[in-house]
Formats: sequence, structure tokens, C-alpha cells
Amino acid sequence: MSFPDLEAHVRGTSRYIDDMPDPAGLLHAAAVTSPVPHAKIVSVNTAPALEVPGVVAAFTAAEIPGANQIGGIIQDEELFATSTVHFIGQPVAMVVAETAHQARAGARSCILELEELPAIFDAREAAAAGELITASRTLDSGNVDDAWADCDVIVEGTAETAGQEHLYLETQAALAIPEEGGRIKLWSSTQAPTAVQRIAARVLGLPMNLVEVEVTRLGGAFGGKEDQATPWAVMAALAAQKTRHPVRFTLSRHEDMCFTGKRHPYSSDFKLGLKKDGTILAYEVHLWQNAGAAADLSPAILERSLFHATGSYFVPNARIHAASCRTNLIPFTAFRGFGAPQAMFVMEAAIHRAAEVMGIPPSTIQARNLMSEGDAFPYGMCVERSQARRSFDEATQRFNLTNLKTEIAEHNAASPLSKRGVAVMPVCFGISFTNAMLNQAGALIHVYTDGSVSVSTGAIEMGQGVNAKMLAVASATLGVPQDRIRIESTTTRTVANTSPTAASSGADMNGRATELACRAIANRLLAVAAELLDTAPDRIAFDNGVATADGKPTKLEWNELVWTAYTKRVNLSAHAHYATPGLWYDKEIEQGEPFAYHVFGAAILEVTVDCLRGIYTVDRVRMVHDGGRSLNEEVDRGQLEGGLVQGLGWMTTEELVFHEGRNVSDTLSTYKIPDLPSTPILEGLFLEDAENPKAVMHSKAIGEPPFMYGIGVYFALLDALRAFRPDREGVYDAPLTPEKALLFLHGDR
Ligand code: LUZ
Ligand code: MOS
Repeated sequence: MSFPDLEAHVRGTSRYIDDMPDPAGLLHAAAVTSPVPHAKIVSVNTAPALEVPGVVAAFTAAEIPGANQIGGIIQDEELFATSTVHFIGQPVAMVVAETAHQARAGARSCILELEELPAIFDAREAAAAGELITASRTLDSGNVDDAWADCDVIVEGTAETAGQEHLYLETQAALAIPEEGGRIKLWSSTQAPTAVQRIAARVLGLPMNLVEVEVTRLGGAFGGKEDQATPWAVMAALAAQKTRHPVRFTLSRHEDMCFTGKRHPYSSDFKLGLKKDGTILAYEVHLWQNAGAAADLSPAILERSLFHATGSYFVPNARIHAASCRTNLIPFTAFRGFGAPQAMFVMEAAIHRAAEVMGIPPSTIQARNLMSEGDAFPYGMCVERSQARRSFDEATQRFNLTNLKTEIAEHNAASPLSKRGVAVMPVCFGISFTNAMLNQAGALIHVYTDGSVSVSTGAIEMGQGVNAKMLAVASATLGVPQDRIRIESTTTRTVANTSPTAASSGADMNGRATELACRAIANRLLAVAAELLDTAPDRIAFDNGVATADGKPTKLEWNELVWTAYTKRVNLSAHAHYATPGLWYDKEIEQGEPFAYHVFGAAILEVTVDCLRGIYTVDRVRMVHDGGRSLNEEVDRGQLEGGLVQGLGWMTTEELVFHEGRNVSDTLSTYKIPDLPSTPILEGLFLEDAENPKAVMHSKAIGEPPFMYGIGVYFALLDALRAFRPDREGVYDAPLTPEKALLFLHGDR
């Protein structure tokens, strides 16, 4: 089986937290949340909840035994607001009851006395008011001020991107079980079990060794469970500690859409300078990140925006300003791409504007400025193996961009009300957590006496297929068939101090740890085999469960060897830790080597716009992707296609709208994600001979990079729209919904 969960998923028997059988005495939790974006709390009255049938208890900050603090990077977020509420949906208290329905009724009955305060929702306004989450940062390379004088063309403009709802299939969920000695066992739908463990321990006033967090799998996450799973898990744990009952906390879809953080909206100003031939000389950009009301992961996301501001291009003189702005919206959080897509959109907008002014296709400017081997990013790191040009050239040649453009021009000339458009989108994405500390992982392997193997790592399976990849690594390293290996659930008790499964690096790092631990056991077993076969260990290998000597099969089988090793008292277990080598970054000088390597690729996107109605279709997207040597090609193809489609949604129909701080796109009827009918014809090619010595078995991380191919659809749409309205300049305000397309076609603003 190429994907361990496949059969259970198809049969519907895979267990998620909400599917786990109810433990005896189970209670359900619901949150009491702020109905206004900013207010002073005068009083919180939970007494009415206790009158609601089935309600067992209600808790506010006053009942917290430890610290009322769930902030990760910056400790600026209370579990329950005490003096002030800062956004609509902010938890103030919780109610536990015998059923979820009763808990919600209890929560609704609580009375909050609030004095409303003025609120800010716009990032630029927040910055102007000095409302910053952290000090703003500037990455400055070359000499931008002098470079403008050498430019033949200089363009300026603004670009905006809206937020994005994760819409994982499984909503936020947790189940807390009180055990003996005050211990708490937590099941959480989290990407970050250690973070949940640490913060639950902090809030409950327990040492971390009295809190275990276990995760079997998530029904999707996309970054939405890197930090945002924590409050619900911690509330469940608190209620379990207080009531000594198991407590389940599962958000409804509507609650999840209202109460949890999303992708950050960004506002930006850009200025791009080029030579007549399209060579980029200078780029200056201001990025205003709308962080929402608390830091969450915003500073880290801002840092990734800084690093990806110049996209796939070499820019000799660049100045990138980035500010994380505090507003009275929900704290925005990690989402596939982690600030890179927002910054890369601005660069593409600047190139589009320059192309417009110069009267040349954007792809001419793109092609002229791709990173080459040895070029440095503004943060100082050189690309060692750039596949930027290779994938761009392969995409434009294999998919014959020149012919395609001719075809489109002919169609457009012949069709007054139907216009086609095309764009190329190159992607370059740095792999590693930008915070070097987080680039570590662990694995714990047991070989049992019957030869079956148990693999535990810090990686969380969230549908991205990391378990399939761990299986591939363990099987190849031990030389035993995949069906003898089980990938265990992820728990803080087997592998401790884990980083979130995030930054596309879960398979890279946990795969390396798995490889190291398997190798340690294999080496011990080979020593035993050498004795049995009367030869040297380095002449023996294991292949599909059979020992080979000098490459030829022997009679010695894995099971027999394992048993013999056991009788000889050989250790059949190993733990290994992996820390990505060579990473450093100095924020003082804004220079360093924050990434192990980069992933490259290019996509060609085609659209057709109905110029009477403004509706459009994305017809076809073809990608050439730098995937290294895949650990599992089906899994990688799934990430390539899924990432792209999620990016298309962000750029087209997923319109996250806040009115006076209230999310008014909080249902599936007002928030439209791509569906099968809107999914284009997809073709994905993986670059051949793409080695990668920087990751396990020459593989490459794939989770996030393909998302950014989706950015190209915005520019393909602009291409089609401007075929109808050549008199209009491009606007850069994503998503480009059909309504906005209609206004472009028939309006004048
Ligand atoms: N999470 C994080 C991430 O904490 N740091 C990162 O650099 C990152 N990058 C991508 C996605 N999640
Ligand atoms: Mo992430 S955006 O949790 O890799």
C-alpha cells in the first residue's frame, strides 16, 4: 500500500478525535466569546449558564491554576480575556455540560458587560497609530537609492491580498482525559503536540511530564493547526483538571470559521526599477501585515515574507520593509506558504506593472531575471543549485508558450466577448523553519522479536502523506518490506520536544531522524548477520527482508536474524535526533543562511473570461516542479495539485470579508472554495535528475511551494481582462472575484 491510511479513508473507518468512543462520564465544552471587536470588560457573569439543564460548570480566568497565557512567540494572548477583549470571537469563559448542545446553550446564556472601545481593522492605519506587534524590519541589500538613477523604467503601485480560511475538513478538536496523579492525557487535532503540551502545562500549573499530547492524524491543517489548535485543547484540559471528567471540545464548522485565525491579509507599496531590456536593477517594497489582535506566529510569518519578497528573481539592489500591525481582527496565523505568497504576489504585481508600461509580456521580464547558481538573495544566502531557469525554460518550451500566446491572440481577435489569458508563475521557496531552533526532529524505532517494526516520529500525519514517506525511509533503510512496519501515532511520550509539523519540513527532518535510528539498528543486526554468515558486516545488506552477501541473496531472513539478535541480547530499539546542519541568521545585520535549500518550479496558467458577465474559468494549469527524488510519487503529485488548487482559490473566489471586525464570510455559502467543476485540467511534471543531497534520500520538501503557482492565475485573468479593456491599467487587489472582474470590464475604477 502506497499510503498507509488509504484503505481506511476510503472505507470511512479512519478515526479522528470526534470519532473516538466517548469515555465514561464525558462532558462537552463550549466557549463564551466576545461579540465586539474591542472593549473593556466590566464583568463576566457565568451564573446563568449553571441554570441551563445539563451544564456542570463554567470557568473564567479566575479558575486558572497556572498562567492565563497561551502566546507562543510573544506572550501576549490570554486564554480567557480579563480586562479587555480585542477581537470578535475572543474567548472570555467556557462552559461544560453533558452534551455539546447544552454547553453551547450555557455559553450563550452568559452575560458579558462590555464598554466598547474604538477599533482598528486596517494594517496601514494600525501602523500609522504605532500599533505594531514587534519592531518592523528592513532587509537592505546593494544600494537601492543609487540604483534608481541607472534605471530606464521605474514603476510604482500598491498591491493587496486578502486573508484565507483554512477550511480543513476536520474542525478544531480536542479530548482531555484526567488520569491518576493529576496527569492529563490530551488528544488534540494539532500540528504541534509539544506546543500544546507546553502551554497546557503552563495554564494548568503542571510540569510537562504530567501532560501527554497524542495525535493519530488530522483531517487537514494547512497551517491552521500550528498554533490555533492550542486554545481548544488547553480549555479541554483545564475543564478535565477541574471536573475530573473527560472533556471533549469540538468546534462546529461555523464556530471554527468565526473563532480561528486565518491567512494574514497584506497591504503593500512597491517600486521597481529596470533597464530597457527588462533587467531588474532595484526593488523597494513596504509590506504591512495585518496581524490581528495578538502575535500568534505573525513575527515568523513576517520573516518569511522578507525572505521571499523578491520571488524567484535576482535583484541586485533591494530594500524590503515589513511591519506586523496589530488590529482588532482575529489573530491571523500560519497558512501554507507562511507569508511568502503575500510577498511574492507583490513582486509579480510590480513585474506586471513594468511590463504594461514597457509594452512587453511579463514573462519576458520574468525570464530575464531568474536566480542563477551563485546569485545571492537579499538576505545574503546564495542559491547553490538553482532550478529556477531550468524549470522555467522546461515549462515554456515543453508547453510551447509562444504557440499558446499566438493561439490566444487569435481567439481574442475573433471573439469580442470571450477573452483568454495566460501567465507564467515561477516559484522559489526556502526550506527550513526560519527560526533555526525549530529545525530538529526525532524518531524512536523498535524492532519486536517477530521482526515487525514500530516507527514513532515527531511528524504529524495531516493527510499530506508524511506517514507514507516515513514508511518509505524505514523500509529502504532497514531493507524490510513496508508491510512489516507500522507508523505509530505521534505522542509527546515517545518523541519529545518536537517542532510543529510545518514549514514543509516534516518529512525532511523526521525522515532523517528515522533514517538515523533505522541505520543504528541495522548496523547492530548486520554485525550479528556477519557472524552467522561468517563474513564481514560491510559485505552484507538487507533487501526486502532477506540478507544478501556481496549482492547475492542468502538463506538468512530478517525474522530469524532479529530473533537470533534478541537471544544474543542485542538492543533492537533506537532513538535518533536530527538537527538540520549549517543554518544561521543574524537579525542585527539581516544576513544569514536560513534555509537548507530552495525548491523551484514554474507553472503556465490559462483562463477564459466571459466579458459580458465577468465570470471566468481556469482552463488549464501545467507545472514543471523540482521534486528531487520522490519518496512517494503519488503523495507528491497530490501535494502539487492540491497546493496549486488551494492557491487558485486564494486568488479567485475565496473572499474573506470583515465588516467592522466581523467575519461575514463565515459559512460555506458566503466563502467559496474551489470545487471539482472549477478545477482546471492539471498537468504536473517533475524535473528529472533533480538530486538533493540536503534532504533524506535526495527527496525535496513539497508541502507549500506548489501553493504559489496559484498566484499566476491572477495575472492570467488580468491578461484576459486587458484583452477586453486594453485602456485599463492592471489592479492588484486579490482575490480577483467575478464581481471584481465585472467591475474591471465595465467600470472605470
Ligand atoms: N512555521 C514556522 C512555518 O514556525 N516557521 C516557519 O518558518 C514556517 N514556514 C512555513 C510554514 N510554517
Ligand atoms: Mo505551516 S503554514 O503550518 O507549514
